[in-house]
Amino acid sequence: MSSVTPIVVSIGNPLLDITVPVADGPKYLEKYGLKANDAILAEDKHLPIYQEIVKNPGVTYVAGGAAQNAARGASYLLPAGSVAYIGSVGDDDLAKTLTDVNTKEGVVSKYQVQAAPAQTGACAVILSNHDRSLVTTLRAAEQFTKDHLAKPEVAATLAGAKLIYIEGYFLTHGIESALEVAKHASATGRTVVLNLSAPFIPQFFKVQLEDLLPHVDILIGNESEAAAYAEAAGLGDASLEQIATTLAGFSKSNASRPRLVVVTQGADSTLVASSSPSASPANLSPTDANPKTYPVPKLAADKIIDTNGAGDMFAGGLLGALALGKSLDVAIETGHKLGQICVGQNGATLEFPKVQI
Ligand code: 26A
Repeated sequence: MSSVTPIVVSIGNPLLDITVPVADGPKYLEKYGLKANDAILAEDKHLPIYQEIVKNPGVTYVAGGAAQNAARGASYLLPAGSVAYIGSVGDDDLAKTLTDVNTKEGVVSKYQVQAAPAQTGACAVILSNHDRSLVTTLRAAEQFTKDHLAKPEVAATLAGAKLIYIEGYFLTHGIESALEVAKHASATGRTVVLNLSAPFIPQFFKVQLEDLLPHVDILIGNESEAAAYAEAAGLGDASLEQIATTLAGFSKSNASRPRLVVVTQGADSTLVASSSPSASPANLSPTDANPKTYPVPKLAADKIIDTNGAGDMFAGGLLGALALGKSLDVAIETGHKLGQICVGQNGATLEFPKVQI
């Protein structure tokens, strides 16, 4: 038995990513009414995709699920056993593959396992040029129930964590569980990190998002997710800076900690807004611009393989660095580094043997 106990716990929808490069991208996307760069839940009209893409000779299977990717990202920086992941899977080969990848990368899987015929969720990743369109069928992932959190080994893992990470995607079905975890973690002084995950979360799950937000210390999102929130919240055409500042100032249950809002913009600079800058290294300082801009190191176009998972690995890098007690500036830089390593690989994966961060 490892003597390491998890200090980061991540919660989300465990998925296996089925990735295919499509030669005639626009035509394929149009057939299913997909955008080149988006993440959606599959409707009935999308279901044939899963049978179709497995016949593509270029198909690859990679561990996925946004928060599970971030867990592996954080684990890249920490001793094995420092990160645990919670989600719901089927009793099948897909789940076995995901468990094996987690174990190999030091992540402790605390899955709720649903009996057959429930199947582990899958995400079709349609790659065209440098874009990726994600179509997810959640299957067992959306059968997660709150009682899993009360199981002694899960409760003990949650109680021991310093940082809790929740993907916004989980709010499509698991708001009750997310609220329970976040409320308790926030009340006991742990850091709660939430990722907006995709534009459709602020767009269609704004109520759930705003229920959870008071218990969130660090909110992460990209520019389209921030814009989707602004639109849903009636902020008109507010700038990204204004959106980040508004979200940072949203009511907070643990007033003794600031809220940080981190907005990534792909290859462009990352913005961080703080509700209350202070001398703490894990916050913006009162002498920093607020929001502060962090440039993203450039990656040569010929090094870009696939952007899928880059945002998750950014979040993982940030989590891992914070778990190591690094400053906010270093945590953002670490996030950029992991995001960049991921962009140079197929799927939400990093480079092995590990590169020095
Ligand atoms: C509820 N939905 C739509 C999802 C997802 C998801 N993870 C959880 N829930 N849709 C896509 N993903 C994952 O996002 C990663 C890229 O950021 C994919 O599995 C992919 O690995």
